[in-house]
Amino acid sequence: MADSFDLFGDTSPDDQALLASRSQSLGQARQAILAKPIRSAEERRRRYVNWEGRKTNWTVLPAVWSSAECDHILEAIQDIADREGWESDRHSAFPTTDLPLTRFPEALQEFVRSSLTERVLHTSGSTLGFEHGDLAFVDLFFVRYEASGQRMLSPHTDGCLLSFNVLLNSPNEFEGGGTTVFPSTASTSDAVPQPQTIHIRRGDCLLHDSKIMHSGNEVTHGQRIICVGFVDTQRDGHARKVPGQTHSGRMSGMLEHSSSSPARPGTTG
Ligand SMILES: O=C(O)CCC(=O)C(=O)O
Ligand SMILES: [Fe+2]
Repeated sequence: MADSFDLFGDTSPDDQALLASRSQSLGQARQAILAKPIRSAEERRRRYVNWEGRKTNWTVLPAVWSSAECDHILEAIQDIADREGWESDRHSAFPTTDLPLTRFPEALQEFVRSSLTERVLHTSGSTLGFEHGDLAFVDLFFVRYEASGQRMLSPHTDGCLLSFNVLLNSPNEFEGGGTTVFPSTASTSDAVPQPQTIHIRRGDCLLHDSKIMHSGNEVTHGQRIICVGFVDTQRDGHARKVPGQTHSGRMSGMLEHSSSSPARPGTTG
């Protein structure tokens, strides 16, 4: 180091020796990390997929969109729905009443993609060991639940790596709703999943591993409108296709189990 300062200060010779040896072993650990860099998004994906904590990986990201931003998106949804109607045949298994983002004006698409990239993919991606640019949207769409239409979505998994939903309207505008996740809570693979129901506020985002079984709870009154995102690593600028699937939809089935040693993404353990 060019600028020098006394690292050890007034410490005793014994403490100095201890600190020096600690500093040396930290240096060696750092060398070991640098010697084995994780270079590709695919490698980081594998590390995430083999991470035992994946089975309980769900989190709420607060205020991903402000109320004004939610209003702006809701107006655009209303506009398209009034003129062209909702769709209900985009996902062969577990269909929803929805509108794909691709049907919206370019400027709105750009806002939704860029704000979610920055506020969801980058933030959560880095805590899960991904680098900026690793993750991309496989699908982005808006879903409407209502008592007189699609009331709920049965337990399922999604055909991607991570899934999320952002609540666009106020929770006061509906009864019921929310998402139930069924994470596996114990380390044994045959543990009974413990369901947890999550009610988020307007503009908040629930992000979870796509292979955690989850459901959209029944709406008994009013409407619940959410933005749903399916996320995976990208290759050549496009989100990775899931092997054996023509599109990334919803699937039934239990969690994938891995025999690899557990390691928390983002660490070297
Ligand atoms: O409605 C929800 O909370 C969950 C939505 C969902 O899982 C999906 O659209 O795949
Ligand atoms: Fe889902």
